[in-house]
Amino acid sequence: MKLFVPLIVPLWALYSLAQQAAPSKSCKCELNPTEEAFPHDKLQIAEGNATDCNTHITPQKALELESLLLGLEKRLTQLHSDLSVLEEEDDGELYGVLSLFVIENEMLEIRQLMDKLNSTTEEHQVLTADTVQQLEELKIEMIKLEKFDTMEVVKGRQVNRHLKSALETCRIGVKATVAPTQPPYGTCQRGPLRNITGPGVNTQGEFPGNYAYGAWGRDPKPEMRKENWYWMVPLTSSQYANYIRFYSSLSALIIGVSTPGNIQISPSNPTTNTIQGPNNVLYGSALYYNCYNRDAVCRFNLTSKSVTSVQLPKGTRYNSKSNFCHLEDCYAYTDLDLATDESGVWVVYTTTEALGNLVLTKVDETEPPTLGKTWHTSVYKRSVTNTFMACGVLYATRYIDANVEEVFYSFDTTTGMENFKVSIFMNKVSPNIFSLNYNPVDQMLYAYSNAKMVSYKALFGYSDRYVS
Ligand SMILES: *[C@@H]1O[C@H](CO)[C@@H](O)[C@H](O)[C@H]1NC(C)=O
Ligand SMILES: *[C@@H]1O[C@H](CO)[C@@H](O)[C@H](O)[C@H]1NC(C)=O
Ligand SMILES: *[C@@H]1O[C@H](CO)[C@@H](O)[C@H](O)[C@H]1NC(C)=O
Ligand SMILES: CC(=O)N[C@H]1CO[C@H](CO)[C@@H](O)[C@@H]1O
Repeated sequence: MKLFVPLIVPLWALYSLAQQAAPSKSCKCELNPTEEAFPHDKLQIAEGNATDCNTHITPQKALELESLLLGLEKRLTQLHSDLSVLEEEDDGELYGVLSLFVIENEMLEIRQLMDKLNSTTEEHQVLTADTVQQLEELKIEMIKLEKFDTMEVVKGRQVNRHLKSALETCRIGVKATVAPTQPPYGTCQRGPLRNITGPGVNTQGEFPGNYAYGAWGRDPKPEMRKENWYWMVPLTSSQYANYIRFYSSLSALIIGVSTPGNIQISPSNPTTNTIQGPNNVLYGSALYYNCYNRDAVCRFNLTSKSVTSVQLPKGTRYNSKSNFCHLEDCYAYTDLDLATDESGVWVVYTTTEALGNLVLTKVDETEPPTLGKTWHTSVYKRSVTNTFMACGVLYATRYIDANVEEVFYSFDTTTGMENFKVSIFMNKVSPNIFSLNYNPVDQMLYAYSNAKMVSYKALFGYSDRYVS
């Protein structure tokens, strides 16, 4: 079955938008596109223009614009990979129709993003003649691209290397001229978390409403050819799980077609190696989780199918004794929160000695896993609903109301600085977020919220620009 999906979003339109949005600082990068390819590179250029050369628009506007462009890029990339899936996993009419539905939804979202972008950019139209001319050239290219049907888009997977390296050169050049004026923050150059946009993905997946508690995400350090895989761990009875389930792509997860299906950790629940609680993470093809009935971190190696563990310090609270909470409720078996970021795996918990305040420990990827450095914070665990790590900085959330969650606190492990006034808000799709984790690869937050799998884009930067 061959499907023809007309690309209804006029891609060149993006360029008229980028043109309006482009800042006044001139960027000189040779662009001589000879081959036609899907416009990811070009999108990146638009994004780069909005980020790197940005001098004239206000920080507020820059932030807004950048979130929109990031969103757009995410959607187009997704669309591209979904189309690839459609082509590869061509196994019958029904699947095709469902995939098509997913793709149409994505296109609708892209359209909405573009409309939003349009209304945002109309407000500021500063541009040098130099940049205008470069954009004009790209626009011609985009008009050609628009004529591609989707299958040709899929074929265009071999990226235009020349374009890519030109972009890289420009980016490096621009970065070199923008001297950092801010002190370093965390372990990455990109600065503190500035905003969280979304939800992007919002799906009930394969088992709508069946599993209220769980976790999902993407391995930040995947095996080759598993880069697009997604995983989920559904808990039974708010407490246990004994397997991890995989999907070969995001659309497969949304549609509910699981390959290779479940990978079993223990034959039943609860036994020695059972997963306890929802805050699990997959990292380097291994699942890190709170071992059943123990104050320890377990690691299930997906290759060897074996479990090893590391004991947490004496006095660590476990078995649902020091959970994440808000005024109305505590989240059962959330004593240990596993997290991933650019530097690997972390565990967030509390001890009697720490008087119930959050304690953070690095988990090292040795065999068996070992504990690295520990930090003590002054935020009470029960006043927090969840935590995640990004760039060596711990962030904590609290419940505002059924629709809004706030990232209110941060702890920078590079300086030991705490900040109780982070004030970044997240729009929820359901009242309770039982697990929340950051993926350093796509800089997305993955949340499991009352049976729904939801993702958010994390945006970083100092006061005047975003960096990804
Ligand atoms: C952007 O908005 C203007 C005015 O509302 C409209 O004329 C134009 O067609 C829009 N562009 C796109 C690409 O939607
Ligand atoms: C964060 O993004 C949202 C949605 O894009 C926007 O409404 C909000 O103003 C942004 N917040 C900040 C602090 O820029
Ligand atoms: C998992 O097991 C495989 C095969 O025994 C080994 O090569 C790999 O290093 C292990 N992974 C971790 C994270 O220990
Ligand atoms: C920094 C950056 O990516 N600049 C780009 C701005 O847009 C023009 C398009 O004409 C590119 O040539 C620049 O590389």
